[in-house]
Amino acid sequence: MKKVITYGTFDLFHIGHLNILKRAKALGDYLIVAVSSDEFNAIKGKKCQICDKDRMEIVKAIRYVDEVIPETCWDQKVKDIQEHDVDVFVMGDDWKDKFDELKDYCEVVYLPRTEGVSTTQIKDELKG
Ligand code: C2G
Repeated sequence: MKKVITYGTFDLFHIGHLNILKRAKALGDYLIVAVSSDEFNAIKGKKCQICDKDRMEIVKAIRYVDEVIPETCWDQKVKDIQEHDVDVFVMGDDWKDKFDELKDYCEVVYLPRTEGVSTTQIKDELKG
């Protein structure tokens, strides 16, 4: 079984999130998604509209997702890859080259982001 992992906040879930999960799953048979905790997002400097518990539940309900785990720090990825026996690490290409050190542990794939949509843009538009 080919296992894929990806990481993210997935706040205000939108088509860009769905596209990356769909394409990540297409690279294997089993997709694990590590969803950033509220505390970790504070470290990332991101304020979430939706709490981590609800973001995890929403992501878990996506048909392409097989397992959801919490992301609580930047450096858990190697442990996750080893513990979950992951074959492919996937991120959107806004992260291109940022995780190349993981190539020692698994395949690293950066997929093109979905243009024209982002959580920040949605929040700004709602603010008017
Ligand atoms: N994404 C995308 N297209 C968009 C918006 C997001 O493909 N229009 C992708 C991002 O590239 C990322 C995933 O969707 O791979 C989740 O995006 P975010 O929730 O913004 O994740 P981020 O806050 O960047 O957290 O350790 C890694 C971090 O947890 C990534």
